[in-house]
Amino acid sequence: MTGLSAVVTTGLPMALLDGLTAAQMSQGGIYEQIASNFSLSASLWVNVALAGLSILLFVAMGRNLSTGRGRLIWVSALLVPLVSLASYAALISGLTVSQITMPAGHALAGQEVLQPWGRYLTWTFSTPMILIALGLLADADLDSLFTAVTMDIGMCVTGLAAALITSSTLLRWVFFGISTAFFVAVLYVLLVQWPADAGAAGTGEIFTTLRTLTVVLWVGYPVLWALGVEGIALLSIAETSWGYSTLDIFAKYVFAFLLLRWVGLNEGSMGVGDPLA
Ligand code: RET
Repeated sequence: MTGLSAVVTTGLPMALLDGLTAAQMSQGGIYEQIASNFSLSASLWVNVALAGLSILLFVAMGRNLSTGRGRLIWVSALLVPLVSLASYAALISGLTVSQITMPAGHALAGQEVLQPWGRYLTWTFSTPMILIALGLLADADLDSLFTAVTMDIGMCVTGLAAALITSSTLLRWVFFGISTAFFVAVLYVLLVQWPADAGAAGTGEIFTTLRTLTVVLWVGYPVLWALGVEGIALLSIAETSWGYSTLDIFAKYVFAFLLLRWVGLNEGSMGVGDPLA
């Protein structure tokens, strides 16, 4: 097909068609590459299995909740493994993994590396659910909930940019810094604002446990980013992936399990008022 007839028959210029074909092929190639790396593949499949089990368990744990606040926490917690299942399935398929060439100045400069950017994309949906669940538990004000969620989304989107920039190593770190600044705002809400709210709402003890679990694990993500392939590349692709997968297991499934178990046992003492009033 000539460039002109390609435009006439499909409406798309030939170069764009070639690009689309290459993208299609590379998705299959990336799928093969992931499947043939046992450790990398296992780090993803473990989460598919655990997300599936968590969904079944959480549905059973929440089915008898009756208060507005209890059910809202339940839906938020249930969305975490639901999003995770979709996220890991998309990574395995190669849809949300790209092969990128690292820029000059990076430890792997000039090398093509697999970038599972779908993780950052799906955190944009899953991490707000974790924060909404914690905010509801603490009976937080709508303004601090809004702050935590929007800052968190800012953190994930700029983290996605940091991971995908291939033009400049400096700019990768600039976006890492911007993302960290958003993260500091989230930590401020978790460590300074919500503990007082939770104390007043009578959920202080469980809030402290879950907040501590969250803060400690969440700090692990930027550390891993910095040490992994995206940052100074001390860790291999499979090691980086195992790092994120392990953090995910505790930050998502264990967190949501502990939360739902507590809500199931203590729903009556949580208050039944409008959760976001
Ligand atoms: C990035 C890199 C840029 C700097 C910072 C990061 C923080 C990520 C965090 C992710 C938490 C993810 C969770 C997912 C569960 O579904 C983007 C790694 C600060 C805190 C809990």
